[in-house]
Amino acid sequence: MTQETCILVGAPVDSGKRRTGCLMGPDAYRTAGLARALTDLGHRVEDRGNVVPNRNDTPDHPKLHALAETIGWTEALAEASEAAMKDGLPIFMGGDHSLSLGTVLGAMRHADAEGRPLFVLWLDAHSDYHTPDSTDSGNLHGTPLGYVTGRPGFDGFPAIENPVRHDNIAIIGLRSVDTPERDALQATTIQRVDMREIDESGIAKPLTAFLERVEAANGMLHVSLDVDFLDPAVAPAVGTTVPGGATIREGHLVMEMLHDSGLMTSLDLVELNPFLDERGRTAQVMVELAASALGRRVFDRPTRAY
Ligand code: 4U7
Ligand code: MN
Ligand code: MN
Ligand code: MN
Repeated sequence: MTQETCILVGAPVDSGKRRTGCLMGPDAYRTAGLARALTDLGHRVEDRGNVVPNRNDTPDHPKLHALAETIGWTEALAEASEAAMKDGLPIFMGGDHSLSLGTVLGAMRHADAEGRPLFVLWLDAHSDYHTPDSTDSGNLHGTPLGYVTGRPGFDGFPAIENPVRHDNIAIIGLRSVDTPERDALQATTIQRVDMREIDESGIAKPLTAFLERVEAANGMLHVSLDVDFLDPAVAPAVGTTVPGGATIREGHLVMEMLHDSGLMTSLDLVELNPFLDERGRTAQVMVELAASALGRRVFDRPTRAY
């Protein structure tokens, strides 16, 4: 197995929605033994501590919650992400999903510098494809895919120079998409895999199809794992629970296939709210999923060629 340098980056972002608690996420992952799980697999692990948001004087917005703070996080995390990608495989310990405005932006800059296309795998109940104009809730954790694909309305945020192409994105696990998001998504070539498709054909099939495209393009692959991708019965520590989510095995299969592909170049662990957890079990599940993505398995299998 290839030894990776895993760079743990704490992103205690809590500004992307109104219910607080995600700021405790990085320490929950540390407590649940993320670093140890990765060193046990033979990887080098460096914990860079927690990122701090940039200060800025953006005025309060009538609709958008904590706009200035989220802009500050986006700037700081884009820098941290770009820097970490030069040194290894970053694992961003969130933090709510608004942190991905920054982490994906950093990955985009890094991929541009390498002359390689960036692909994004979004594992989530939601499509997070809102813009500041289309969101009803005003919660920016519902907007990162809108931002990185270059949708308009993100005034005050760093400009997106080279957006992630729709063809390079897959969203898997969908079961809660707002009408304006659905209308906008349907006009794109973003690969959308909802829970019904997973029920009918399994999760491996659409994931394989996506990974084959990443491989063929020599792409870099950013993976963003939202806790609510999983069913709340197995991962209760999240503010936006939606019943009917992925099972533990579906989650692990995705992570195992990502590892076998050798394609993942950065990973977000987002939306864990330890305040809502039950004796740390959601944090533990997320650590185990990360370990699967970095090569943990019970029995050896031949690696699949993508
Ligand atoms: B998450 C929502 F209205 N779409 O915009 C919104 F349903 O990062 C939810 O995926 C967004 O958890 C969920 O507020 C964002 C809502
Ligand atoms: Mn999300
Ligand atoms: Mn979600
Ligand atoms: Mn959520």
